[in-house]
Amino acid sequence: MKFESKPIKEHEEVPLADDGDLETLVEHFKNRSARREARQSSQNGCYIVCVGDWSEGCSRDAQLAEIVGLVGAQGDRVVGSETIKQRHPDPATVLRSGKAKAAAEMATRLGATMMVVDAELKPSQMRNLEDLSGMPVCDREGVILNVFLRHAKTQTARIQVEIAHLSYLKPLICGLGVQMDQQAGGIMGSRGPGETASELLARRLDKRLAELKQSLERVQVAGESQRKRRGQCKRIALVGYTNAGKTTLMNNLASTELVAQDMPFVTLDTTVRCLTRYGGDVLLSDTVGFIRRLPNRLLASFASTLAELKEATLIVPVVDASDPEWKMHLETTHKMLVTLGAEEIPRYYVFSKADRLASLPSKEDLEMVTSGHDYQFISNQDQDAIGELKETLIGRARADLRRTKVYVPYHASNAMETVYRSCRIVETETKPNGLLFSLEAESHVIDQVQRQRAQP
Ligand SMILES: Nc1nc2c(ncn2[C@@H]2O[C@H](COP(=O)(O)OP(=O)(O)OP(=O)(O)O)[C@@H](O)[C@H]2O)c(=O)[nH]1
Ligand SMILES: [Mg+2]
Repeated sequence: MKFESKPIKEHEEVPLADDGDLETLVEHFKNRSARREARQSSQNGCYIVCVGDWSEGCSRDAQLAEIVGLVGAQGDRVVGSETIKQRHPDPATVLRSGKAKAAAEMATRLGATMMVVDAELKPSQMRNLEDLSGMPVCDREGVILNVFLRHAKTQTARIQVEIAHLSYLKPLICGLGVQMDQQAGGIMGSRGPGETASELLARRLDKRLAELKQSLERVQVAGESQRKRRGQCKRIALVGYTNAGKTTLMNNLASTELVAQDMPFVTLDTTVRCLTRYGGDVLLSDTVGFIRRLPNRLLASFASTLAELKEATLIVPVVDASDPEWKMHLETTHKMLVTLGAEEIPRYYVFSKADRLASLPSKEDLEMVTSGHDYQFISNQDQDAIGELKETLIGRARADLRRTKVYVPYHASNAMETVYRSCRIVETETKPNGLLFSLEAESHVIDQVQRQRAQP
């Protein structure tokens, strides 16, 4: 199949009126997949083409179910789908030419307003498929980015997603610049006759990306002091595949009221809450979930959010035990922990949604996938079991703590501060000139209290 390089496509409706207006172009590309405003309709009707060879890792049905879930999470509706078994991508359209044409025809027949191809598409492949189908085409990364864009609520998450999204759009937008170069020969705001539209757009996009990265750094510096304050505490981190039940568990364990929904990537930010009373020495965190083939751009943008996992005392991989693909989910989680340098941290596995299970996996299977770490099955509806799990997790997090009695005179203010800041106070007895604490802390903290206590 031969594709001619056409000028701007008819269906594209590119905002050329103010050529060179980066904002307009970026917005245009963002809204392309969600041209709801333009059509006065609330949703795109998507035709999904799921591509894979399904030789290992993930089954055909699971991949299709996952992309259907992601399309729903980006706010669109599925009008039809097909799966295409294919090992090597076609250079022009990813799909082999006959299949691509048939898929485009089917999408049109079903009244789709958008084609979603569950594969990684190069900008040229995307453009060719758009020419063929006459409708916007979105690949897997585009869909995941749309979901993230929809769910990003806080400033940090918004900037992180914006950086990933802009880097994703860059080749598409610059490709458009190449077409503009061919048509018009120059656009407003260029540095001079030597600068082409594509160069100008690339320059402006790079500038915008640099600004966003600076903003992210600023936001992160602001959060740094909060992180430092948590430094002395034990940290338990809930991690796992998206939709595994992490936030529901967090809500149950730490009495939070975070949004938990049957939808991928509802959580994008890290929330940290105290799991204990008595000076709050054990913290629990919930963070963004993982997915198979998580786009590298998103991983890079969320690197700082995820980097906190390295500081955890205990990692709790949460696994949706009722999902037929739970082993693949766990494998993805393990790979992410390795990528994040958190594979050496002690783990305690929680298999959630046990209420949906007719039978448990075999002990051998479980021992293999958890590499001998302890695990527990749980239903988030079972409050007794949640209470027990909480005690277990707190106990594990404090496993390297020493319990001791220390008398601290009132005048030893440094020692007093260390006790209140870094120790778990089990009991306090008032003495004539000070306090006798029964406390739990790491050995070096207890040593510090004793040193400070002796100081004049
Ligand atoms: N039946 C049942 N449903 C559960 C259980 N735990 C969580 N769920 C449901 O699973 C869905 C996903 O739960 P979340 O807690 O949002 O999952 P998550 O891992 O935080 O997902 P993301 O933040 O989107 O990555 C929600 O509809 C929950 O109500 C459970 O033990 N049993
Ligand atoms: Mg969540």
